[in-house]
Amino acid sequence: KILSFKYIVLFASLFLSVTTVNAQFHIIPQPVSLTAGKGSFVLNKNAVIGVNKETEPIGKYLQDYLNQNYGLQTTVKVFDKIPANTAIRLNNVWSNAESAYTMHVTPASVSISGNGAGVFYGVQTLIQLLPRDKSPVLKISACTVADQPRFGWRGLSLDVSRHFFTVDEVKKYIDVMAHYKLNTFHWHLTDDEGWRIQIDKYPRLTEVGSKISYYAKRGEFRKLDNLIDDGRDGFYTKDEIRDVIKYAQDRFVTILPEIEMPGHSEAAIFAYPQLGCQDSTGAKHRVRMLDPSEYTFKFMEDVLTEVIALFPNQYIHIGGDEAEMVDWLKSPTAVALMKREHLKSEKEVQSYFIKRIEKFLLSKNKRLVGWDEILQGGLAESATVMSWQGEAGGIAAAKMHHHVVMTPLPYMYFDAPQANEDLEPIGWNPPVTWQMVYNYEPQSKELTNAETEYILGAQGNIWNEKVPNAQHLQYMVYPRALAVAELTWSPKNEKDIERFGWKMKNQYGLFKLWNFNARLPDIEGVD
Ligand code: TNX
Repeated sequence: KILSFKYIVLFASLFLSVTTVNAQFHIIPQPVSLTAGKGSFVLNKNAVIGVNKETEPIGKYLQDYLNQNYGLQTTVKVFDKIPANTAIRLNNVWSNAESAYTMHVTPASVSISGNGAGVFYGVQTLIQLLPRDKSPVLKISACTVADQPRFGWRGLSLDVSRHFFTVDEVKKYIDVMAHYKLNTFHWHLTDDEGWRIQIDKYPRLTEVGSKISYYAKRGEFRKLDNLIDDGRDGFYTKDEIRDVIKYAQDRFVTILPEIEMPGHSEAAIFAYPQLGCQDSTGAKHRVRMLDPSEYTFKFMEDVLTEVIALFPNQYIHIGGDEAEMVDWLKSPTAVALMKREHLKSEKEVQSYFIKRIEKFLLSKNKRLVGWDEILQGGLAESATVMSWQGEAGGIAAAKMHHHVVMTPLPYMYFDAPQANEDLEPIGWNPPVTWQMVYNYEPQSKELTNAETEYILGAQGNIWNEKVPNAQHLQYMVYPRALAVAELTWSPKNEKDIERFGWKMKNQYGLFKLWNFNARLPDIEGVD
């Protein structure tokens, strides 16, 4: 009898602890382990945030956050060893698990430990536990969290070519992704509709190539019929880019710059017509395609040299998607190249093109990333593949022992509407609901365990032909990006769509606090 009573108590307390977890903790992405404690910690005015030298910038970040969002003044103090009675302690401790952290919240204090990004992620978990309004009482439920990410690549892209987004808009985008522990910002800087990055050696890229909609309005460029409106012109100076890189670094976000080639290059060709693919009569027949000439290779190497000097990331994305390769069959340059290099098809010309760029990047200690079309005609030796046309390209690349980032269109495309198309703003492709994103699994069953190791992670993509401003952008990307955050960070066995839906609903107070225009999903009780 005593035994069964014990069991009843045990089950009851288990049940209670599970329900208290549900009642209090709405952390996205779900941590590896989370145990509810007793009581709660109250963060008071003038509380001390104790830091080590290494965690000082993160302490200041938290101080700014508390001040900006709650008007709460705190003090950051640097210690060799942070005294145990300090309200919030951000301890730098050695850990070989990258981005791992532990957090203990007791009624007396909050302690977060880890190294580098780990402490930052602990702070994000803490932020998730703060009230959703400007409530004067910042109460945090006691708990113990031990956490680390499932994947190293937790990405989100932004197309600034089809519509330009200002430095402040880009920063806001990075800021919010960092709140959800996303760590790779893929910056699509060039495309047909605009060149957005200052390149000193080729000033016309921005003087002309960043003003495509201006030229289109004057009838000097083709009508931008792909776009929802006339487009938005602009570009980033190098100082602005450095500023964004620093801002991202402070949030442990790596920036992956993309310079498109050999297709999607109309803006560059408009600025420097010599780059364009010519046919045998000398007429330009497809202004989107680069001619595989020595002029073009020199141009791209010059551009990449300046890009590399700006971005510390080891990866550079060179596009490679949707090249109109048949055009090369009419280009005397390409035909001569095929003869000289014994290339049997236009796909092999593309492969030659990408491999040459890869060699150049490797000579600068950078690694090439490309869309899955770069598999055609032979994959460059060390290339990382972004699989967007479904998963097939990524699976093939992983089987060839190449690194892969999964961004398949049926799940990861945020330019698609997020529900019934009649009720949503116009978008590309069939709808992609947050549930579809959440249920996506990047480690395909078609791969062996060893091949699975080549999947670096996953990424949500947005293309902005039909996204004319920042408010609309935020609406398209969130809440779907929250699903990307959880599926790339949290353990596979923590996947729980019902709990996620409930937690997602709980993020709306935060979006309001941040003045961020996320779409309200169709879940009961959202107002
Ligand atoms: C294909 S996705 C593209 C983009 C377009 C998008 C429209 C990819 C690698 N290329 O340039 O914006 O379709 O959905």
